Amino acid sequence: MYRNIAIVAHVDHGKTTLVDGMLRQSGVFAEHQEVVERVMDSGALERERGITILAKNTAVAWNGEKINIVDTPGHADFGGEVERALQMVDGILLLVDAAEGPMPQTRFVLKKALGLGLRPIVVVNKVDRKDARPDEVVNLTFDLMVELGASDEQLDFMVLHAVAREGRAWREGEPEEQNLSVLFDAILSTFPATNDDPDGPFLLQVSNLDYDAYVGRLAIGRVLRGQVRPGSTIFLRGRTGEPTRARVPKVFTHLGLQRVETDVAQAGDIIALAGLEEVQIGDTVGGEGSTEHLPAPAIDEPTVAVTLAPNDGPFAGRDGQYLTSRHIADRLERELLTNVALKVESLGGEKFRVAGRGELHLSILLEQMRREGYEFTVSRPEVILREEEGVRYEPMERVVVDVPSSTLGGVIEALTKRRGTLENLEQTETRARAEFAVPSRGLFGFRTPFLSLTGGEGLLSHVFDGYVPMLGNIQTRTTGSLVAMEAGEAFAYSLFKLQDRGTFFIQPGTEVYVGMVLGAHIRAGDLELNVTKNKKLTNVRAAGSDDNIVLTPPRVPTLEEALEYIGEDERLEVTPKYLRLRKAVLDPNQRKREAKQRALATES
Ligand SMILES: Nc1nc2c(ncn2[C@@H]2O[C@H](COP(=O)(O)OP(=O)(O)OP(=O)(O)O)[C@@H](O)[C@H]2O)c(=O)[nH]1
Ligand SMILES: [Mg+2]
Repeated sequence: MYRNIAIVAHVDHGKTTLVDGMLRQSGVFAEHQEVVERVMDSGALERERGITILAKNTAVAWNGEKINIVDTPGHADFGGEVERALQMVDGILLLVDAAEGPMPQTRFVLKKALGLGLRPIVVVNKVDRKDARPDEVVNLTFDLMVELGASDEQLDFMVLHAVAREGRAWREGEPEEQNLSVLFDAILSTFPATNDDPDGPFLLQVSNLDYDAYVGRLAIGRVLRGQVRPGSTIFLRGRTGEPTRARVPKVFTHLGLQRVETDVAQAGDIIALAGLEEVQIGDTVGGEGSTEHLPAPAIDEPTVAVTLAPNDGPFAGRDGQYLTSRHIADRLERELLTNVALKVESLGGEKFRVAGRGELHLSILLEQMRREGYEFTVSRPEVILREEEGVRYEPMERVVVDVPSSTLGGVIEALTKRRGTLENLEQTETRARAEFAVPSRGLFGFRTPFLSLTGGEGLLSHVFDGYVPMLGNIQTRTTGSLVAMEAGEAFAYSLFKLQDRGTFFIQPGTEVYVGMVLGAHIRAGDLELNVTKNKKLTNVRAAGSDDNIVLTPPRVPTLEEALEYIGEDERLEVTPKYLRLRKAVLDPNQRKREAKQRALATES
């Protein structure tokens, strides 16, 4: 018998930290084993950014019962991972930050879980925070569930208070505990043991894929019926439903961070099957005598797209290994196997349209690719519009900002300009929390102005919330770029002379090419510059020195910032070592001709 649960919440509410505690206290680690914090965040990008990107399985034993746990990401862009994880489980631990309360992604995951009929245990985490307000947070969570149409049974949820970071949880209204026993007991008593049919032909639907250096592709899913042993014959039914016969050489279950080889896996358990080379997420795996072809679970559609193309700039191939459209196509195809919320379309002429659930969903993939040695260019992210009966619809986001009260006015003004509407406002003397409906378009490039409006003290989160008829023009960037007119090395002397023209993105010593974007112009329209002029200068110093020549430090954009910045006629060149911004058309004369033609076309 098994308990299968998913841990869901808004980003940073403490899911992965709680799993640490559950792993430690259930004794899956050896006594003196050194275990890093947030051990389930095992990907390089996950560790660097301190966020979960992929949903992952683990399992613990408590009082002789096995609890399979899926740790899910809380960032809205990775919602596809959560949707898939929920297919495998019988209940959820809904974590809510004791100070922040329910946030946009709390609503999203809760809506999906309630829709599948899952019951929650609500864990109010971080009650150690000074600004914790657990009672209010429980009320808000209850109201949210009512609003989302929860059944009476779902509304009758148990509430625990927790400090995940210290591995402690206790019942609301009862004395504090020093460990997670209460949580484990609550899981066993709230969620029924799995009662999938142990007899009958084996049946499993593939919810996730993984790779193992020794056994290759692994198909992960819950055993919905029967059992499976190494050596069993199975039938794999993919999209078409045509069965393919195969043998399963190895069967694994989970325990702690390990996959454990087993000689029989039972109905109700979450397992991994080796040896199915062609298997894909959503496929049905059946034993002898099974005939089912289970429908692939629905996943929300992408809302944002970029265009990827081979790097055709003059520096192409200098530090990348994989350069051609064939390389890019193969890599994207491989990504589609596991990244279920992603869509890829060939646009012909070596270009690909890659669509995802948000800018981060896409930028994480781009970052991953450059680390693997790929080079390419990428266009500005565009929202995906829909058309029905001649009417165009655009995606909307539910946005929650938490800002110093004194900065609220500026934030409201900025979001209103971006066609947002204020829907809810809670205010204390020092902080204000406001909820808006804003078109996804309007959020592009908003993070930087938001941080400066709030003096770096604002929190912003958003989640996709349906389509509305197009809301009209939004101007997100009003200024042009500083563009290189000469190729060569950028000299401090030139950058210093030209620094009143805008903000440079490049350091002295950067090699530039004609048509490369060097910075943001202070005014509308592009400005062409020559930064390769030099004069022997020994007294150019960084800002802060008391020399009379002071070079303002450049604002070197990150991948996300660069994607937010680039305009429609610009591209981001991504290579393993460099991020270069450039005009799509490098030649200045051709660029001017094309701009003129565009202007004429819009006039007539
Ligand atoms: N004060 C306090 N901080 C906590 C507690 N639990 C977790 N944190 C902190 O909250 C931050 C986020 O924790 P994570 O466990 O990564 O949160 P998460 O929900 O897994 O985040 P995503 O997977 O990215 O959505 C970390 O800095 C933790 O140390 C707690 O009980 N109290
Ligand atoms: Mg996490």
